This record gives sequence, C-alpha cells and structure tokens, in this order.
Amino acid sequence: MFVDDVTIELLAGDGGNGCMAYHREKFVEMGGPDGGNGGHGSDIIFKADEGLNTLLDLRFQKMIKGKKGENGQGSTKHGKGSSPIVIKVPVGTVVSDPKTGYIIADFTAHGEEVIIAHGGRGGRGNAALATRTNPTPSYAEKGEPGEHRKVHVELKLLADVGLVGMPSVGKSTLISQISAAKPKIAAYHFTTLNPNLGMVRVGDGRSFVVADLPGLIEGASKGEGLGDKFLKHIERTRVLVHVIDMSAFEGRDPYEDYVTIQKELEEFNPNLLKKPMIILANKMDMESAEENLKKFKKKVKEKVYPISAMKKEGLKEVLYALADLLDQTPKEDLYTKEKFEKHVLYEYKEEVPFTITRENNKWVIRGEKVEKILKMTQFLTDESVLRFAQKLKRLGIDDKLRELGAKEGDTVQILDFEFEYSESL
Ligand SMILES: Nc1nc2c(ncn2[C@@H]2O[C@H](COP(=O)(O)OP(=O)(O)OP(=O)(O)O)[C@@H](O)[C@H]2O)c(=O)[nH]1
Ligand SMILES: [Mg+2]
Repeated sequence: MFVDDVTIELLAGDGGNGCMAYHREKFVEMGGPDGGNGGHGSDIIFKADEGLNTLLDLRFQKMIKGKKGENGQGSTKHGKGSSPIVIKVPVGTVVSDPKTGYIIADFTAHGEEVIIAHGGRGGRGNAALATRTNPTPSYAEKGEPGEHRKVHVELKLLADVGLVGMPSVGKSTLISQISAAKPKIAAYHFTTLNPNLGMVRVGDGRSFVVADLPGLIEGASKGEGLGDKFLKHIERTRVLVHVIDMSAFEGRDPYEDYVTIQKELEEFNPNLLKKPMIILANKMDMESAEENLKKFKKKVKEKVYPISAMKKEGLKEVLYALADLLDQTPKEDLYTKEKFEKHVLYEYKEEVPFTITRENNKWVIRGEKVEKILKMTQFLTDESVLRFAQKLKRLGIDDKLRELGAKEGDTVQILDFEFEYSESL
C-alpha cells in the first residue's frame, strides 16, 4: 500500500532525575554534596532511507514514545542517557508542524537525519547545584519533560521528470518503454492509482528518474477524479512532460486537453508552470493523429514531439531532449529557508504564564511554566520545598492568590499535586 500522508504524535523521553546525596567518609559525618545528574531522555530522530518508498509503517502508529534517561546516583555518578528512537522514512519526506505550518525537516538524501522531538535534559544532582552561597544544597532537580508534539509527515517523491496528462493518454505505457518500471496499462481511465518511479538510461551514459502520475482531469485541483492528491509528487521534479493523446480517439480535443491540464497545474501551485516542460504528442500511430497534430501545432508555441509510446517510435529523441533540459535546469530546494521552523528568529506567542481557577474548594493553577517547575521538583527536603515555593513566588503566583483572597491553609493544586497556601513565604 502506498501511503504519503500521515499525522503522528511524538513524545520524546523525559530526562532522568538528579540525585541528592552526600559524600561519606570514615570520621567525616557528612561530606559535600555528591548526587549525580540524570541522563538525557531519548530524542526522536527521523532518518531518510532510500530503501523505503512509502510512509506505510507510520500509518499504524498513533504515538512514538522515547525512553526516560537514567537517574543520577551518589558519588557523582551521572545517569546514562537513553538512546534515540530512530524512525526510517523514505527520501523525499517532509515533516512539518500542523499548528504553525513550518517545515521541521525536508529529507532529500539517503542517510540524512534530524531530531524531530527533543528528549528532556537530565535533572541536575545536588553536586552540580552547589554554589558559593549554598555549598551543600539539599535538593536536586527532576529531569526535564521530553518534547511532546504532533507532526505532519508527507512524502513528496524525488524524481527528475514528472509525467502529467489526462487519463489513458499513455503515460504508463511510456514509462514502461523507457525504464524497467512495470505499471499497469489499460484502456480505462485511472488505471494508475499511485505514482510509479522509473530509472531511465540515455544511450550516452546519462540517466534520470521519471515519475508516472495518475491521470488528471478538469477540476483535479479541487478534488475531481483522483484530485490533487498526487500533484505534490511533481513539486520536486525539475522538468515536466505533458503527454497528450493526439489520436483524439476518445472524442476530446487535444488542444483543450492541453489547456485544461495547464490550468490545473497552475491552480495547484503556480510554480509548476515555471518548470521547463516538454509536450509529447502520443498515439501518432493512429489514423487521425497526423491531422490533429497539424492543428495543435498552430495553437501551441512550445516544441511538440510526436511519438508512439506503444510502438516505441520517436522516444530516443525525447530522452536526449530531456537529458539536455535536466543538464540546464539546476536542482532547487523545495522550500526556502524562511519556511523552516529553525530559521524563525522570533515569533509572537500569546503567553499565559498561569491561570488560577477555583474548583472543589481548591485553588487550581495551570500553565506550561508552572507545570514544568513542578515536574522538575523532587520534594525530598524542606529546602527543595522552599525552592519550589520561591519559584512560584517569582512567577507572581503568591501575589495573585493573595489578591484573589486565598487564606492561610487553603489548598492549592498544580496537576495532581496539592499543598497548603501559606502567607508567610
Ligand atoms: N495506439 C496507441 N495506443 C496507445 C499508445 N500509448 C498507449 N496506448 C493505449 O492507451 C491506453 C491507456 O494507456 P496507459 O498507458 O494506461 O495510459 P495512462 O495515461 O497511464 O492512463 P491512466 O493511468 O489511467 O491515467 C492503453 O490501452 C494503451 O495500450 C500509443 O502510442 N498508441
Ligand atoms: Mg497510467
């Protein structure tokens, strides 16, 4: 099965917890802090693999989860980081953020790899948290939560030449004659349901990859027929080949076919019309074709190559013309730098540091920052509790609670953690 569009949830591994411990030696009752740091949680990495040609494997996974890093231990023993989870994707895969639309990665070469969701850093142990003013801290951090994000994964095939045209004009017949590809060929419309790739070798040693696409009809860019589902696969191709049935055997007018397809390409993505294009007048072995070609040529400025895909006539010249065109057409990136998430220098985000609601007689505090502080706190000692309280205070939570009328001893809740409100802090 050919799958080229998947949305999936990624949950990278949390960092391991930092450790709180003290150095012990004979005759020394309590030495300095020696709790080690937690290890890094597993990153989720996507890696391009030329052996794959579909996103089928991702289809059946709702969520990919990373592993937590190891916890730190005494004697400044740091926890081991968890190995990354590596997901293989076909070359040509584009990963984007469905919320912002920014591209996270565009894989165009075998072996390329990008971290799509970052594992959390390990929490610091009390050895690492010692400062001049507090040389023996009695607290340690928990690991940072791993990145949690939804991503849109799309395959946009990597081919040099894309074959477009109405159904049954002979696109699949052509690719089967010029490459080793063996697509289904038949007289009914929409025989081809998925794109096929074929490697073409020109006599002089040059070679290129051709993509045979399902047929297009009027309104394809708005979903008619097989719609525009497959047009994305020609976005990367450098040269287009427009195949036209010059026999007009099905009763359509070849020139109208040409205009219709050009319009659909433009509506899908105006850049498609900027690509160099070769027009093939196919089925020249049929009776009426010669007559139709004369009329067609009068209306179209571009050079038209008469061929018979079925009888393998006129193909050699076309292959040389394509190889020459490809030599003159530089490879371009599909996306400009600005479309990538990592190049966004500043993005305005509406930030709500926290919200307070009154629920079941409790003050409930929510917010990404507050929740992260909680998740990274180990409530082991008075000092760690104090540190947690100070962080909340710095965010302005205490002032706000007081303002809202919180009283000594009231219950405050963050996630599933509850504590008493105290005015003395
Ligand atoms: N006479 C003649 N018939 C051809 C030629 N090329 C293709 N055909 C016939 O046209 C019909 C359609 O051919 P396909 O190659 O399946 O056409 P297609 O463009 O891939 O069609 P879809 O996949 O449905 O879009 C088949 O019956 C072919 O045998 C040709 O050069 N001459
Ligand atoms: Mg076909």
